[in-house]
Amino acid sequence: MQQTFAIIKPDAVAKGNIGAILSIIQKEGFVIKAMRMARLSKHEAEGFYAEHKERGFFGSLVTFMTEGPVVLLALEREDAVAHWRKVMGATNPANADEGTVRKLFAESIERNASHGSDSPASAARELGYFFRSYDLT
Ligand code: 3AN
Repeated sequence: MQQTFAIIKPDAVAKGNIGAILSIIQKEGFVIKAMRMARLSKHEAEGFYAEHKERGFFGSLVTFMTEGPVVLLALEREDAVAHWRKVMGATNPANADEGTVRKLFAESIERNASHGSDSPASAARELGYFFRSYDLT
């Protein structure tokens, strides 16, 4: 069993897509180990995306991620990191496969409905950033 970290981003929350995305998550066999709705502060969003600090889109990404509430999720299943990336689809919804979360719900490469950790090491960091370890056991 492996855990990964997911976010239902502000665009998807605002459009009423929380339920549809949770439904996909559960149909794909993930167990929701922890879940919390939150409005990220600028400080939290900057820390979360610290690896993208030098990218041209960083300021815009932080503004977007703080514009409204998000849903933070700890997901568990076999091969969770890679499987959630597959279910989300490509970063740019124009390149995402049919039936993926981003194909169904994303507006653009930035407003792309969901986040998923890109490796087990990122998952550990990101889960620890938002959840207490006791909630993940
Ligand atoms: P992913 O979320 O697929 O792992 P990353 O880690 O490259 O993609 O990017 C993190 C987030 O930054 C994306 N989810 C998206 O919201 C935003 N982003 C990525 N590339 C761009 C871009 N070229 N222009 C604007 N926003 C971007």
